[in-house]
Amino acid sequence: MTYDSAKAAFADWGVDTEAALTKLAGIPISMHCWQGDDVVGFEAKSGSSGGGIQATGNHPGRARTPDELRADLEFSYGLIPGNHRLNLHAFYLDTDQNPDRDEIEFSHFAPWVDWARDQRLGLDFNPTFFAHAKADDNLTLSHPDAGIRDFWIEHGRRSRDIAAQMGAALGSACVNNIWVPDGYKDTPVDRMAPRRRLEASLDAMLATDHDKTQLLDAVESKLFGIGVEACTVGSHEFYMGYAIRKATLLCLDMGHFHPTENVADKLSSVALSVDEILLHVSRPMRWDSDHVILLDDAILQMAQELVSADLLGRTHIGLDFFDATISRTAAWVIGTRNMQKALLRALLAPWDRLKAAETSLDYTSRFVVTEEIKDLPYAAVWAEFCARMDVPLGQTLISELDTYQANVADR
Ligand code: RNT
Ligand code: ZN
Repeated sequence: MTYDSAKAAFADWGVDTEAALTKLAGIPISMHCWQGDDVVGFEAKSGSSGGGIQATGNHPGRARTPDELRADLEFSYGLIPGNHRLNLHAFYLDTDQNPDRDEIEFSHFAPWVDWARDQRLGLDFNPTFFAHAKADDNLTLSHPDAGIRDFWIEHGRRSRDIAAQMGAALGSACVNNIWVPDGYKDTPVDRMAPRRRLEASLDAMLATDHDKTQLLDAVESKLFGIGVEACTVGSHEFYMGYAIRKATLLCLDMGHFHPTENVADKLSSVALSVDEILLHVSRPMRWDSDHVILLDDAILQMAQELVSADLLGRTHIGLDFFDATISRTAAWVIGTRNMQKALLRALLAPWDRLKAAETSLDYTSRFVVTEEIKDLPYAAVWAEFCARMDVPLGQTLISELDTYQANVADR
């Protein structure tokens, strides 16, 4: 089907495809660096990530250096329509020096900033509270030992400084997301003490005010991880309260709730109490497995809520998945494009009509419309978007992904 006939088909439902395409072009997705190297990082002593997160698989082509990672990213962004962001973790520093986590500085990330400027990418950032000897107990900011807490507080402070400098350098606020693995494998007898310690450590880390045009602080809750099954100190309730009290962003990771919870349902509730939201769009399978996102119901519902509740203006869409059994560049490209496809579908829905049906308790109309619009020609609108943004799709996309993967397979 041609774009023009698709445009007419949507117009028949009162939907303006041009408005949807314009809106979609303005939505940046923050693509996470860690899909490219299986969450290993570039520290001298890099090893397994720990902290209850795990990339599994041994597909050839893992990026081993910052240059390889940047090359893979450049290739991937070239196949993703629109202008986007890169979400860096602190242990992806690019320097000949070997600073410990409490010694990192902006200069250790300068090559990333220069490259991002060159590529017209915004940068987001994360302190790294895992994959380190001082995190081996799965306790960092809530550790009973004040010396260990202080080490991690210093890491967190420095990460915020670095993020703010990134935001200033690129003229676009850098979201600095705090996730700590802290928790217990077996049932703790005292859940209050570690939560008080985590709160005090966060307060110390966040004590310095930064310009919001440079730095936006976010906190990420979690339900459980491998090795911390019994209790996660930074639970949803913990961070929901903290984000409200401290006016930080709240990060909702789609793998960080009970498997039957609908994470999309949380957006409108959370948005009543926090100004801005960070998403880690992910696909949990039985646990927080961080599978690459599909164009599935969970993602479609997330996009629908963002559009229906008018939250795009105050939600930062980040991705968080890592699969080492498939081409890492294909994972980035297809996963990110899936998020965009979900947003496009949501932008092409006849919301006024659906909401009017619901408000008048006409659930029959709501039901008929939601089901009938599933047959509308979304693919033709997506193809038009890709053509205008000069990125391939279908067989051409696949052959470009295959060729690149073949070229990196001997790494
Ligand atoms: C872990 C969190 C966290 C990490 C990244 C690497 O469960 O989801 O966001 O995946 O920081
Ligand atoms: Zn996450």
